[in-house]
Order: sequence, then structure tokens, then C-alpha cells
Amino acid sequence: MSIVTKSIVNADAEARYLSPGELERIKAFVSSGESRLRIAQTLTESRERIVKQAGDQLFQKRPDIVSPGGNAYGEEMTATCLRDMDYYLRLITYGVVAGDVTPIEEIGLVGVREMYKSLGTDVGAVAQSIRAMKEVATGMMSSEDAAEAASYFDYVVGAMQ
Ligand SMILES: CCC1=C(C)/C(=C/C2=NC(=C\c3[nH]c(/C=C4\NC(=O)[C@H](C)[C@H]4CC)c(C)c3CCC(=O)O)/C(CCC(=O)O)=C2C)NC1=O
Repeated sequence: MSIVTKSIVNADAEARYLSPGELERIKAFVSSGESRLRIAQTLTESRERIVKQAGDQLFQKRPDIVSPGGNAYGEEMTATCLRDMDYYLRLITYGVVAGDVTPIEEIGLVGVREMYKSLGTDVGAVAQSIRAMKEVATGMMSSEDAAEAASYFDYVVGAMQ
């Protein structure tokens, strides 16, 4: 839910006008709108390149992952690994557009450590792949947009540590 919808639901539940604090938060959301949409567009248009380059970086740093016995060994498993990276990049675009990490949390982070544990996937390496996507993606942006975008990637990394 965006801050706008959330504020309206909360205010209407108490049959009151939006509070000054709520209006301030909505104002911040609206004024960052152009930047957030530009970031979401860049991530969406460049998603293949971001995932590919970040994946290459991860496998260079952690060759064990794609070696025999590794969790992403073999064409199919490597593709599944890259797919997971693409999932997180997609969720990050949702968060950026909403100006809120709740969609990322609800769709991709609840129970994530347990899930990867049961799959035998090193969640630290997944976090590393998100950091690599952050480096590739923010390198395509102005420093202001990069700072805004970085916070969403950092949020995902933080939840995996
Ligand atoms: C949108 C929300 C969402 C997420 C996040 C998600 C993740 C997810 N990743 C999975 C598997 C997997 N995920 C990976 C990923 C990796 N292995 C590594 O060593 C690397 C560190 C990493 C890539 C960066 C791999 C290799 C598998 C397959 C593991 C297996 O089948 O043994 C699975 C098990 C089912 C499947 O294979 O599809 C799920 C549910 N699914 C979802 O619906």
C-alpha cells in the first residue's frame, strides 16, 4: 500500500482529516516521485544487463557456487539462481515506485532465511548477488538517484544478514 492509501485508510477509520504529519509524509512521497519513477524505469529497462553482470561478478568471486556440488551448479540451477536475482530486482522496483519497502518485505523477505536454508542455498551469497546488482544498477544513475535506489537494495541485503 502506498503512503497515500495507507494515510487515507487510517484517517477514515477515525473519521478525521489527514494530520499535518501525514500530509508532510505525502508531500515527501510526491516530491520524490519523479526520481523514484526514473529509477524504476532504469532498473526495468536494464534488468537483463543488471542481472547478467551481477551474476558474472558473483560467480567470479564465488566459483564454488557454480562448481560441482555447488547450489547453482549446472545450467538449470544457474538459471534458477539468476531468476532469483531477477525476482529481487523486480521487487525492488515495486518498493521504489511505492516509496515503501513493505511490498519487498511481504513478497520476498518473510521467511527468506529459512527458505534458503532448506534449499541448501547460502543466503549470504544471495545477499552478495543483491549487492552486486546494486553496484551495477547505481552505476547507471545520477548520484542522487543512486543514493535513493541504494537504500532499497541495502534493505534487502540487511534482511538476509
Ligand atoms: C518472488 C518471491 C520468490 C523468491 C525470492 C523465490 C525463491 C526461490 N528460489 C528457489 C530455488 C533456488 N534458488 C537458487 C539461488 C541461488 N543459489 C545460489 O547458490 C546462489 C547464491 C543463488 C543465486 C544468487 C537456486 C540455485 C535454487 C534451486 C535450488 C534447488 O532446486 O536445489 C526456490 C525453490 C523453488 C524453485 O526452484 O523455484 C524458491 C521458492 N521464489 C519466489 O516466488
